[in-house]
Amino acid sequence: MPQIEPDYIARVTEGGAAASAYAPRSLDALRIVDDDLRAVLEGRRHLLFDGAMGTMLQAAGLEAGALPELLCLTDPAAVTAVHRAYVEAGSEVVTTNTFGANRLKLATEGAGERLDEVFRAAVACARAAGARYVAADIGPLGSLLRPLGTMSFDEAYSLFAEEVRAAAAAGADLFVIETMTDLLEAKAAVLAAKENSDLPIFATMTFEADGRTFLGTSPEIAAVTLSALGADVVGINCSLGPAELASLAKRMLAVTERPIMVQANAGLPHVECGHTVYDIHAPEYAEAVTAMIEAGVSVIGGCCGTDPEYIRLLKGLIDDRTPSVRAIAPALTVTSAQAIVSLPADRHKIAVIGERINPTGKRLLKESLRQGNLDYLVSQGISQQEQGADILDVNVGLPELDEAAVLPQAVERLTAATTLPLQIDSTDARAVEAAVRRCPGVPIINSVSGKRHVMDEIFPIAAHYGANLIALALDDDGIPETAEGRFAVAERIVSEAERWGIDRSRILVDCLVMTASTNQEQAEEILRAVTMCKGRLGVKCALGVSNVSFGLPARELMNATFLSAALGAGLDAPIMNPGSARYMDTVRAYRVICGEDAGSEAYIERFGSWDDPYKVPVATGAPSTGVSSAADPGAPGNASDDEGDPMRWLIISGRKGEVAALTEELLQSCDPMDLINERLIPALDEVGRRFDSGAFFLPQLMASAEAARAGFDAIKRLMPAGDLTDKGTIALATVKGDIHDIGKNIVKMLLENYGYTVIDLGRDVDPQTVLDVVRDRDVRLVGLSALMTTTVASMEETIQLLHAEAPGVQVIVGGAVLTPEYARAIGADFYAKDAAESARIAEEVFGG
Ligand code: B1M
Repeated sequence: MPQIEPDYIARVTEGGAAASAYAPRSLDALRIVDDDLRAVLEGRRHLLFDGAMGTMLQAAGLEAGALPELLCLTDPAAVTAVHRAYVEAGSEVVTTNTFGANRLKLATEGAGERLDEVFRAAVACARAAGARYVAADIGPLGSLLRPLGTMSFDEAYSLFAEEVRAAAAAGADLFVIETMTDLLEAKAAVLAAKENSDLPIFATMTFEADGRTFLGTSPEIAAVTLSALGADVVGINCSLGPAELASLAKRMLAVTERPIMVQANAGLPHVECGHTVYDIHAPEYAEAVTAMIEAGVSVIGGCCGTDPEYIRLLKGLIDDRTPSVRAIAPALTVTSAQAIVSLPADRHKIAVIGERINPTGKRLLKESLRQGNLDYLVSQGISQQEQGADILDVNVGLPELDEAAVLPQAVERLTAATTLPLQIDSTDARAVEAAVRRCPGVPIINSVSGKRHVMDEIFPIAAHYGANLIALALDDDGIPETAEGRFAVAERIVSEAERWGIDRSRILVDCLVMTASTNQEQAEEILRAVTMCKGRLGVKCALGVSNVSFGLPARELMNATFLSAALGAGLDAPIMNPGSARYMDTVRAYRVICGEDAGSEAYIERFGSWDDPYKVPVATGAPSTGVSSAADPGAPGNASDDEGDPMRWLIISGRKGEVAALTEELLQSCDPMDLINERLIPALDEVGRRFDSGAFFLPQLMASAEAARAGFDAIKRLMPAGDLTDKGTIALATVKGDIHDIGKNIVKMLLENYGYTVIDLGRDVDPQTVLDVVRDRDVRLVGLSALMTTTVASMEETIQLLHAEAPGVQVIVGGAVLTPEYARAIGADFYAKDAAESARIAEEVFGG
């Protein structure tokens, strides 16, 4: 097996992973303590974990707020007692008490340097309890990763790597990475485990009631991605009760061959007589787990609220039973943190790969990349998603650019603004690896070819990260002229890839489109090559369709015709401009023909209620020009209705720099409040609608909020100063539990402009803090903002406290979730539907 140059990975990671990272991962390369554990990893045997640790320790009197991991040092007997209870109940695996034992969390208790010691003590507690297998527990770091938070992928990786090394040195038998909600953080943890040890990895994520993690990852995405990265067992923990998790587990079982693990909560917690109790008792829990085992789940255990009694019943379920055999249909599957595109081996399905993020021939993209500005690139990603692309090709190749630095940044920005899986496109292997490593999900690498040095560089990366590959049908002798020649190169690439453990189902062969104007005889050869590769090699095929028309007039017609022919020949993934309605409509029509669009539903939805744009007008007999065709097939498309108002489009696409600039420009001729009410707020409303409908997830919501904030900030900077006399003091706050403050900040800006002194208490403000300020600063008017149905209760609580403790103070409430009736019902003195209304109310209070 080829080995990678030792310091290769160190060059692309700040932390510098181990050289052995590139050894292809198979069970034979792992340190597996015995044959029973091997049988579990091969899906031939069940395995029983333990149940909750935290709730057991709390029940044993652990002080709330103390870091439970430190008990391994301060009270090992208490920890061992919990482990022993589980061993006696039948747990084969004991999970160490190290869920939060990372350097950051330990540092909050002044124990940042004691990580090795904590893991040593934790493993010792598990061994002392007589555990058959000791699983080193690794939980989330407790900080959000970029782009949502501030922690970089490499920092997260380093923190996990410290835990992994400490656990391995302490003698753990396996890792259980659990309760992950961010796929990128889970990726950092799995890579840290795989690159810094040779122990088996069990990895689970935590889902909400809507079947996605807090950051929008579905069970299928989690299962496919964690499996591709090299986790040996994947699954679900915590989240919900076992009945709810059963359906999510079945979705995982359908997409990965890896053993599936489930550790559910004992239902939902509630407080009874001062104690937290869970609503699903052991027998009911075991019954729900039985259904999971029957479906194929082979590794079980418990999470919050479970105790040894639950484990005892689970043991009875797996004794004398072997897991059911599963067969997963092979497919080429590409994921982002929030979307999955799957091309099954046995069916023709089409995935459109958007080609617009590539500076070749695109002046604006080139210029913006040279200026270090990625906003334009992001906007290209968003428009292609709206136009119907399924995957985004990302290429930032310019000679003067450090691709290894810029490509991962482009990936980070795109994953914040769009939900599509990515295709990492570069000829620089360092850049490919840097981007693939930091890309949440399983991308495609574009590309490998039959050239020896390219295969030597790219196969190890694809194998290590579980990425899919585009294989160009060319080698050191160039592009073969015949279909047979291209097929022969493709066949060689596929067999070399399989030596690296890269299954052919993960490969898309690109038979390379030549220009029909100069190589006319090749056009049909390419189509023949597609059919040959698909039929004989069992791979999928991609083609950069628009190359066919260079040098010819009416390029869109030529491209669309070639696209139809190529789809007919078996093309699975056209790399094309989704901004051309003609190309996209060709794909839509072909999806009916190949059966992908069952019942022609999508086709009818698109064309059913339209005037048929392709209809030949009968009256004149003249052929219809019909389709809105872009003169330049490379020009961005117009499928998006957001382009009517550039401000709306810029906010939706999260382009803060441009929002600020446009706001400044508009302020020359526009009233600031009109700008807020007619442009900025409606754009945010659209963002909210998309979030509500599931088209946007949290990263996109945040990017848009940031962009809108840049507009509000510009208005604040440029708004003429109002009457400077102090008309009175008003305290403003967004209520406890709510972090939305854009609206409150507008209200503040306007009130200050009207001459009031505003004490801004910020967001997520405790009722008592509001009361303290009212008393200390002799405030007569308070403005409270709440945007969520769930935080109206805190608003009510704040009003009640103020009315009880500070008689005379009056309260205005506002926020999208409120109505005048609701405001009255919760005891507010005034309701303001917008900022202007709040100024009028202030005039009434202070003027009167
Ligand atoms: Co979130 N969010 N958000 N969000 N967010 C909403 C509110 C939501 C309606 C989106 C949706 O699902 N359609 C939804 C709430 C659903 C509900 O409960 N009914 C929601 C959710 C669910 C969430 C999270 C829970 C998402 C998650 O994490 N899963 C999370 C909440 C975290 C928390 O608070 N604990 C969350 C997070 C965020 C961001 C951080 C990403 C960001 C906020 C950034 C920030 O504020 N710094 C954000 C945003 C931007 C929105 C939307 C898209 C826009 C809100 C906004 O700024 N509107 C929003 C959807 C929507 O409302 N269309 C949504 C513009 C603003 C000017 O309007 O605040 O109403 P508004 O203020 C107006 C008036 O109401 C009035 O004057 C203002 C100016 O005219 N007014 C007052 C407001 N306060 C006043 C006080 C007064 C007087 C007048 O006193 C004097």
